[in-house]
Amino acid sequence: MNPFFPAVSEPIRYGGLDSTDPLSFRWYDPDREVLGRTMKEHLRFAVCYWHSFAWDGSDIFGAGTLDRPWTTAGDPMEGARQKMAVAFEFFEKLGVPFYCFHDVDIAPAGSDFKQSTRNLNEMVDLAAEHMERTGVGLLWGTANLFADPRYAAGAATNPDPEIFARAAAQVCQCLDATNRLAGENYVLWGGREGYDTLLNTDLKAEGAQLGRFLHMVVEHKHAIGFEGQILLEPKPFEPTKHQYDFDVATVHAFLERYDLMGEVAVNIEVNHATLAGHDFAHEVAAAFDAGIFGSIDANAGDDRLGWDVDRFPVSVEQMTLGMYEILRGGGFTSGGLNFDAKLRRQSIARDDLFHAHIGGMDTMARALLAAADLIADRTLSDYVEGRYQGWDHGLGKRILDGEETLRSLHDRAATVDDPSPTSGRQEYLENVVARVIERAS
Ligand code: XUL
Ligand code: CO
Repeated sequence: MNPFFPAVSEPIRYGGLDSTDPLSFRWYDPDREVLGRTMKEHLRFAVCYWHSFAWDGSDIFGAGTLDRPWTTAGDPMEGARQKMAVAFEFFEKLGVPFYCFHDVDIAPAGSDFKQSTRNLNEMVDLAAEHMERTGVGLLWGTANLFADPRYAAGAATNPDPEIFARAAAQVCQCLDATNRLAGENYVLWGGREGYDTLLNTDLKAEGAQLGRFLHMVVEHKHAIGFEGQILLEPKPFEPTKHQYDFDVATVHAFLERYDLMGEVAVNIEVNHATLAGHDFAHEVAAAFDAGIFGSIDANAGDDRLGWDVDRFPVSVEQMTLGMYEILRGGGFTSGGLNFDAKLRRQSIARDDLFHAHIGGMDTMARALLAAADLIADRTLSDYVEGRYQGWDHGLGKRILDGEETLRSLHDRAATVDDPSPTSGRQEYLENVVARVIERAS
């Protein structure tokens, strides 16, 4: 097959800040060591199949704009093979270690379950060959349980057990496929697991169904010996008004309630974090605090658009603060940075996909360097440590150890001076971050 990206004849290389070649990395230098690991090992980049190869640029107002000839190929399996060849051409030329897919991104749904199964198995065989040939690994697989009309009222949380059963069959198959391709994780994003109105919804029943579904996934993982992590991806709304997996804290409570802690972690998406009203860094910190940090969908929202726009990440400051929390938590184990990001609809030149990913990878690499410098600088950590040092001894320790009561503190208040607050120093600390970002190189 002729190359789909003839304008990019060579793999993208690190060119440094002096490079004038727009098709080179300015910051992402895969073999450079940062805090004892290479950039490649820290960042564990993945390209997503859905936005980059399965989406043709259509939106709710209009038809596709992007040049994706396989979406209109006569035979859907022929289209899927062509799409896969192009996807691997792209992964190889970009030099990413991983990719991610939904079952229906790589294999067209058939007329019935049996046909879909045959299609998936055939495409998984082909993916295995491409992976072997290129050395590109699978960061995670996932089943699309939201596009087909049968899932309009949910998959695991559907009022109809037949639909739950169909979703379970699909996940069984997709988890098997992910296992066969040595996927490092398996993700569940509950696209339709939520509701629009309580007038037709039994909240309690749907929660219990979701809990049981997740247990079935975990049981199957162990039954087949899948070694990756099972990850839930929080999102506050869209497509439903109330998504059950709202944010990290909500997922944490759900995992505790249904006894899934230790078995399931989270895949945090930046744009989902901001839709939930959180900073990206907050969601990362909350996940490490709960012991459920897994992986990241790296992208960006738009400050003035309240929906999921999945832009490529461009804000070094936002990503530095997120990477800082990731490094403080110990970094990725099986997770990585998946670009769940898409081109703007007008970016119709074939090499736009390269520019998008190069920019995203450079943003994340620069954020990694700045985050590592923030750790080495210690101003933030020393400040926070100092701010809480009162809890290590004396009154603070007695309170935490249960040696004080409301009454004892009441009686004590009458014997000591009223405490006076100290500065939270936010602006000073923001300046520290700005200075470290400025200098990181
Ligand atoms: C949707 C989203 C999905 C998941 C995988 O908002 O983020 O692409 O990442 O199903
Ligand atoms: Co995502």
